[in-house]
Amino acid sequence: MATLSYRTAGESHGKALISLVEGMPAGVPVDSNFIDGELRRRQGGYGRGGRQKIETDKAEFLSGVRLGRTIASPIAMLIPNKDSRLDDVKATPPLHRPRPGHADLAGSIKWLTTDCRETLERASARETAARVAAGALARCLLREFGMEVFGFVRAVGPAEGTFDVTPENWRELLKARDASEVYCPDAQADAAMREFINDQKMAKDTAGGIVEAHVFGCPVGLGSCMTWDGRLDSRLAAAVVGIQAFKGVEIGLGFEAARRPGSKVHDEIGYDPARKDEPSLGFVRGSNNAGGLEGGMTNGRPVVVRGAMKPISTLGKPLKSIDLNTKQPSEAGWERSDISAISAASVVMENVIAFEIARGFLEKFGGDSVPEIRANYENFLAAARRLPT
Ligand code: EPS
Repeated sequence: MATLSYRTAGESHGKALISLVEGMPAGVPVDSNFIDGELRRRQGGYGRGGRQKIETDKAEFLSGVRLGRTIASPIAMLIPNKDSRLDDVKATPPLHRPRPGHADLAGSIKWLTTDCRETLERASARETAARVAAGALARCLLREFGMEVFGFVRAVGPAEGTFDVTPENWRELLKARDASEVYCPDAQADAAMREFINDQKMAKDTAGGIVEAHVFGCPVGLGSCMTWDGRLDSRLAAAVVGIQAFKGVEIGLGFEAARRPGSKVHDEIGYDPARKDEPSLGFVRGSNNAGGLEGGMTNGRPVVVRGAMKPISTLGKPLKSIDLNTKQPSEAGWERSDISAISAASVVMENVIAFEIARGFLEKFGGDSVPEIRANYENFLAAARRLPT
């Protein structure tokens, strides 16, 4: 049985994006409408550029699924690019003036070329469509075991939503998020965020922001404190900072925990026998400052992750740069781009997180098929409830 993993292939203006998922057990019902819905959400949001009017992202399953269910073989998904023109040099001309903040300069030097296009085509955030497809597929597995993920935009520039998210209110917030163009469930913050994005558009500038995701229904004990890369928080952090344009990640209280004394950080432990059938096994916490992770392992509370995305590096009013061919000062190049892709980033983050949770879940309870995993899971829960033995 392979470890759950995924790879992607594809350039922004190549023929297609590919997502290849290995290690998915047999018997997972594949909800194509849900996966395509997540791809559609990734294309949306406030402040996006012209590309999304061209594309209609949908995942075509090339392998690994039969009659709507996974069959344990590698799953290849194809997302075609309508705006495919990579070999047409007139339509995709070389770019010699690297954009500060993009992969252009470092990539051009690394691969010994002065044409930044060689790098930017793969560095482009278009590739995140393939990550969303993999994550949304992983969520089909998570749902079988009662786990749900909810992601949204917390802040854009200085505009920030101040609402709390709980296991009780998140479904209501999800409706509000879906009614918001920015994907922020707080109407007041949504208006302030749109205003900030509009201001950047007028100024030919760009906007970044903070996105947040909560995972509900995780059992205790995913991840491990035994090795640094077995820690679920280390994998979540890698998955988040691995998203194009992400510069920071926080779990639970995050950096704020460093400013407080321990008594104002740690979540006191209680026990409520009436809740012993929940994933937390009846262990209750008055707060969730740990963001559902202690010692790199899930503790039965929702997993809470935030990611910081820098503003898009293609500016309508370009910053100073150097022409790589002449080494003379020049304005950075301009490519069609977004003013802000923060809403899309929230969809990407919630799906890459989902994938890591699914990987941790299969490491603990994995089997070759859903019924086998279910038996393992129920056996563990029963053993945990029998403690002390
Ligand atoms: C993106 C597609 C790209 C960009 C954007 C994200 O399409 P194009 O380059 O054809 O306009 O809009 O990519 C970037 C922000 C970037 O820096 O490359 C997408 O599908 O998300």
